[in-house]
Amino acid sequence: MAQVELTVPDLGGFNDIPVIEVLVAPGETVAKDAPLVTLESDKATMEVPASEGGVVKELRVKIGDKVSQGTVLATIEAAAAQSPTPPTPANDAAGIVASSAGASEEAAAPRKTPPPPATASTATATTATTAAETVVDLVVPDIGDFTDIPVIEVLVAPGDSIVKESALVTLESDKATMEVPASTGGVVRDVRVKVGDKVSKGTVIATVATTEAATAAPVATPTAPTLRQAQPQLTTRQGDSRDNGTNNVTVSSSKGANGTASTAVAQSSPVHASPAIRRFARELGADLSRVQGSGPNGRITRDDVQGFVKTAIASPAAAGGGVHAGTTTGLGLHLPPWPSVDFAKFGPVERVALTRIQKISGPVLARNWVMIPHVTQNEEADVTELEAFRKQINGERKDVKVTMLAFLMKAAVAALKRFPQFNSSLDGDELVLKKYYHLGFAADTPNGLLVPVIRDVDKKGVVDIARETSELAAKARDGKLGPADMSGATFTISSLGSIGGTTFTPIINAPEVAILGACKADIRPVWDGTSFVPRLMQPLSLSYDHRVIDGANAARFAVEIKNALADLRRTLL
Ligand code: CAO
Repeated sequence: MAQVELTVPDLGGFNDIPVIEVLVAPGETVAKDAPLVTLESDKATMEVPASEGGVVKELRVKIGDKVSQGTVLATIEAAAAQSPTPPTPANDAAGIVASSAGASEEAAAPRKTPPPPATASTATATTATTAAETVVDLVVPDIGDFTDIPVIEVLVAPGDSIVKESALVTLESDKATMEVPASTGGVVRDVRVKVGDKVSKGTVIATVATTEAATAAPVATPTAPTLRQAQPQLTTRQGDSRDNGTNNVTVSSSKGANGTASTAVAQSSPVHASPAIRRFARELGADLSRVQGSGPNGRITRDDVQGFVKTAIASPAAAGGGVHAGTTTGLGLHLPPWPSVDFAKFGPVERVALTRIQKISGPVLARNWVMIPHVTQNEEADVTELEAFRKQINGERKDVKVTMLAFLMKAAVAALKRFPQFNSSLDGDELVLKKYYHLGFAADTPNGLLVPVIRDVDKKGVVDIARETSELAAKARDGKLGPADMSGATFTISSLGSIGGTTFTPIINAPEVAILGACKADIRPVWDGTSFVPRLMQPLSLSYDHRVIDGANAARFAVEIKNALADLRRTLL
């Protein structure tokens, strides 16, 4: 078997192009034409395919290396016995699979993969609307031998003001991803293609009303058309906000960990990813428009896709339905828009601003509700004896008022110790089981809901817990809680016992996995086997994350609490 060096072919004048992805590893068998690495200049992203198939023996480049024509990428033991044909500039250039062709500095005459050098979409003036304004067809320019290339993104909408070179659509073949920029600026009148349409040279993508002299001529001269890569566009779009007529399309930017701007794309925005990553995302069913790129200029890396998929699997709603099985998008929250109602039409109204706490807690509650599959297990505990004991303590101690909450905390800790998964957090495909018992409790304040935390409840007595809850509740009402007072909880109790109710569904305080709700204890007739007797019954509502806890364990956990409340000696066990 021949040992063959796989080298970078003629890149059409490009030199020192960084390797952004290495797509093979030693020991792997690669087929002829399988991509070896992805290169990315500031003008184009391109894959270099193997000129020979075989088993990879050695990799000679790594991410970040800069390569030029002739750089050895890898050695392989060639499957075929014959030695490789020395690359010629012509067939080498043809072997490059450009993600998008650079402008006029495009690689030399591609064989059949990358689009040839091109300028913007060909403009053809069709209708003169006024002396100064002309409606121009923006068409797909010459894209080499490519025909019937699917549109994967439509980047403009009727009414958009675009400038010359604005990206109109992204096309993606199995070999290349490319944006078609506008050959002329103006106001988009009509978009003639949609995602999934297949286009070829000459297909009209959109029409624009333009006053630009260059394109106002009755028939625009098709200049050497070019396609432009998608990637550099992304950075120039950051902060853009466009209205596509139905949805606001917003591209926002944020700083990634590496300090470079990364892009969070709401909808229909160009995705900065190489063909290999696009393929990879497709294989995994990941919607790249929802993946945040951590690479330079927000480029999406393999790790980004993997991280996105991991998160989506752990918490489907985190990905906003961005990962789907097969062709369905079952996890997508394709919700109708929020109703917009002119309430004043129906009667007098008053508008009151949400408090700061409401503004913060609202989205958090909504996230938790949407992302966590909640189930609520209801139970009733006989607290007749406990209530007598509570009254006795309160009669003895004047320094503190012991309420049911402190007992609920002790009972909860006893159950948490027996069922450790209730004292955990979900982290990807692992559960983090906490060996400490810090319990949060919901506190109703004039400005909204807060959740102070009592630390090490397992190590504290009921009186100390009661003292601390009342101190923290007072601090909460006075707006004096600091972040330290509200962090580190492993489980939360929401007590509405002072108010009323029978059952409710408390919302889990993520990243916790369960929350215990308590309504008002009330005297109920309870059958003791021979007769109904009046007993003080404490309603309990346990919401749990069904990804972590199954129903049987939830029922056991609730029964454990009920038993502990019925006989607090159990908490000593
Ligand atoms: N059954 C019957 N009575 C109860 C009770 C229960 N489960 N829990 C408390 N009570 C009684 C107390 O014994 C007390 O009675 P007295 O005034 O006769 O002594 C009265 O209700 C008031 O109690 P409290 O409110 O002073 O004390 P607490 O420890 O029960 O509650 C706190 C403290 C901070 C939890 C509470 O004030 C609060 O804010 N609750 C609302 C929590 C909330 O909003 N939850 C919903 C969040 S959304 O999930």
